Amino acid sequence: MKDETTLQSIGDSLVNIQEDVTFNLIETAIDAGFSPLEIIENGLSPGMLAVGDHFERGEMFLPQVMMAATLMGKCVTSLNEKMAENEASEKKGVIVLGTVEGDVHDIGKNIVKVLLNVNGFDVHDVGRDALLEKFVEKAKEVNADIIASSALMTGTMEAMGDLETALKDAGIRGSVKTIVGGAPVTQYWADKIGADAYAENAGEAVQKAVELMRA
Ligand code: B12
Repeated sequence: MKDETTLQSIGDSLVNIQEDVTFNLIETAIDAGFSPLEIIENGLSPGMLAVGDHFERGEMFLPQVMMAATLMGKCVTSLNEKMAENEASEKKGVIVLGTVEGDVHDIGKNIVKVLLNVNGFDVHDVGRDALLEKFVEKAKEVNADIIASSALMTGTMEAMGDLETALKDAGIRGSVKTIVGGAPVTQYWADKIGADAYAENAGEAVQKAVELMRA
């Protein structure tokens, strides 16, 4: 039976960095019928945000945040493998995805990648702290339909605007669509820099990417 408290416990075990407990609870949740996405969005992600709150209040320190982030990454990788089994065979479009220059946050980006992949997009990940040129070169190389960029810090969001300029300078802005996301990013910001779309979370990112392919 699906018991929501299992998801809550997954989040709590992430906050407490109890790796074995987290993995056991994930197995319990899968056996109970929760999908990998439900576990990520409603168990692990709220846990990671709670880690952020503890950090802001001085109740957790950077090394602990890093350990929680590493554990979250391992969980997402393992759940990704489970989702990959159901991967759509027909490709919906080609996406270049990365976290912008100066920003090493990639947990959210990796979740977005997993969801785009399982929903039929061919995703080329340029990683984190990725130079603008890397986005542009990869987009040319793979003939990208969409460029998706992530930023988790107010300071690094600026690079998303620079990416728009770099794509224009490279002469490919007309042939690719752009989508932006990450905690501090908003629709207002997307409009301001001239991006084609914004999504608040990974599920919405897929929805917007599908819409961009139709536009
Ligand atoms: C984990 C974490 C870290 C980890 C990152 C590990 C990793 N591999 O990612 C570590 C410990 C390394 C880290 C380092 C730092 N961090 Co930090 N970190 C966080 C924390 C706690 C959680 C972020 C996270 O993973 N959230 C969970 C994921 C699932 O959510 P998400 O990323 O928002 O992604 C979702 C959506 O936004 C969206 N999305 C994300 N990307 C994209 C992309 C597209 C295209 C789309 C459509 C959607 C989309 O979908 C995702 C899934 O639903 C946040 C706190 C917070 N409240 O955000 C601080 C936070 C982001 N960090 C912060 C800071 C300041 C730093 C450091 C400078 C700390 C320091 N003093 O050294 C360094 C940065 C170094 C650098 N140059 O980048 C600040 C940023 C403040 C600001 N507004 O500028 C925050 C907000 C904490 C704070 N309140 O101070 N950090």
